[in-house]
Amino acid sequence: RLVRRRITKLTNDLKTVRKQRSLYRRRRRRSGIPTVALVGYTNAGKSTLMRALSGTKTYVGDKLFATLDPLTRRVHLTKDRTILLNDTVGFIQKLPTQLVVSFRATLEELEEASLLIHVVDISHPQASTQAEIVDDTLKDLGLEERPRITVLNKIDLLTDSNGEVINSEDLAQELLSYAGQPPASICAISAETGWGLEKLRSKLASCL
Ligand SMILES: Nc1nc2c(ncn2[C@@H]2O[C@H](COP(=O)(O)OP(=O)(O)OP(=O)(O)O)[C@@H](O)[C@H]2O)c(=O)[nH]1
Ligand SMILES: [Mg+2]
Repeated sequence: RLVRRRITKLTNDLKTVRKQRSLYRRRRRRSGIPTVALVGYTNAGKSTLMRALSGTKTYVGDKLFATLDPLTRRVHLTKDRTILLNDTVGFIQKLPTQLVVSFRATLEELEEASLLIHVVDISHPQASTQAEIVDDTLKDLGLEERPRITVLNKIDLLTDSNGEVINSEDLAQELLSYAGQPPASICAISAETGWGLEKLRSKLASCL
């Protein structure tokens, strides 16, 4: 019974959050600042990137679905370019039902975004499968035509054949050539160390 009461409370909380957010969205639209949304497989590093770009704290946890509520932060890309950056709940193959409400809020955020940043954990053995799942999900949502930048994250974790960590421009270039996407729409970074973030900022600025 305790559990059921807690679920009811959670559902009500989420309803309040949705109402609040639709208010925020309306206010944002009127502000005229472009909205950019982070999407990607769960644990890819979206919240870490959000924090790195905005310099504020959003919840980061090394567990699945650390983010249950979409969050928005103001991010200054360049001297005269500001965006509103939305963090979203991670995508996975099959969404557990208890997360559907939270996911719906995410979808409403994605509708608003003029640009999507697809964050990929390039250090993950299943990185390409995860990226495909995200691609498919975006297609299902009718968002395949939305302008998009792919960010290959956690580049600091990649090691060479000797197990040495590599973190160089060469590696980034090599990765990008394999990814089969126009270089203008892809970027290698480490959200954790900050490597590559300046390039990402200017790329974002030029896309808007
Ligand atoms: N080494 C390394 N770890 C990273 C990097 N970016 C994120 N992480 C770690 O990856 C884990 C997941 O990061 P989050 O930012 O919470 O991932 P998320 O995509 O927001 O996850 P969900 O909200 O669950 O979808 C955390 O332990 C981060 O510290 C990176 O560039 N390098
Ligand atoms: Mg998160």
